[in-house]
Amino acid sequence: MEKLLQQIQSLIKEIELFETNDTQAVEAFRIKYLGTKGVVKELMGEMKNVAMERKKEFGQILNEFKQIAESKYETIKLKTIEAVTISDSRIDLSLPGDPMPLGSRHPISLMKNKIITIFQRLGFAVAEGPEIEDDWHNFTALNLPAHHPARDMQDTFYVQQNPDWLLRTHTSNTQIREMQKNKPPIRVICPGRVYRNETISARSHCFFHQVEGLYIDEHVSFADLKQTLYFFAKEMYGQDVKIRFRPSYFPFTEPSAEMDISCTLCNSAGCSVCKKTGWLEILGCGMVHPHVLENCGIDSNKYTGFAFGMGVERPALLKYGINDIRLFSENDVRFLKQFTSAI
Ligand code: 2NM
Repeated sequence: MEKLLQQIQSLIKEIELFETNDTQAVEAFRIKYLGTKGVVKELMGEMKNVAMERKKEFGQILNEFKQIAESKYETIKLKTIEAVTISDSRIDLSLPGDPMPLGSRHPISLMKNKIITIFQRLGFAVAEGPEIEDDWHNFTALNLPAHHPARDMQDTFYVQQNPDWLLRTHTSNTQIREMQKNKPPIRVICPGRVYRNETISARSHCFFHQVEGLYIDEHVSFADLKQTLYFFAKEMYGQDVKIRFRPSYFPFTEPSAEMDISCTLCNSAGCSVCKKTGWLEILGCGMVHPHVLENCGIDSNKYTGFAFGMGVERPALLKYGINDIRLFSENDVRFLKQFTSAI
């Protein structure tokens, strides 16, 4: 035992005095002291020869020795790394750094943000809501009667565990929630992803993106709706754009309309995109139905409002000249990296 302790003492001295800048010597140090056949392992093997009552003491000393060897190893390893990095003449410190691969915004995000920004300038706030919604917020509150075809299993994805839950079919659910939460005046814009059980093709997908808007206050009129959407169309498609409204039907608005813009591609001359009509349909809109206001606790005798909704995919296809909606959700980097935020 005494002999072993003396041996450890001199090994400690040896370790303390050891210095090197050379990576190979560092590895040799590790093998010599800490390797599977190294000094530490060898000394552990001596344990069996130590008298019973001194085993504990020897164990502790051996442990300390191991730690000294390990910490020395870490120190000399770090030193060589520094030495190599700083002094190795093969490294040219004046070289430029490796370029960091930079991602780009998704074309749907670019288009969505462009729409949002225009309405933000008019004082609309942005609100987001849940994509998994209950039947009431997605349908009932919006004046969609129980047997309305839009509720059909063919159109709506229901959650298997609970038939009251579904994937929202529009972002109006968020407007319902905003009306429940806030008192008029309410000016919100609700962007987000929506789901409909449609066959996937170049023109339609089972999920897509919408931006819906809502403005509620005293004396809000259809004239306000027209001017707001005309401002939007000019900001979005250029100051020379023309708009027209066609009567339409939505259960949640009365009256309802569809808004067209003059075809930006052929300057209204008639082309394949506008199907020779000179007009492109870009959004649906209308005055919020009094039932919807009452469903959300808003007095429909005192307040009126307008709402509108538009898809994001179709304007993005038009703007970027893309011919297949599926490209938006394939995450092919060669496709995605072509779009910049300079729109
Ligand atoms: C559209 C068209 C017309 C709409 C209505 C509402 C709400 F919640 F206020 F009733 N939100 N969005 C609306 C109205 C949406 O999308 C084509």
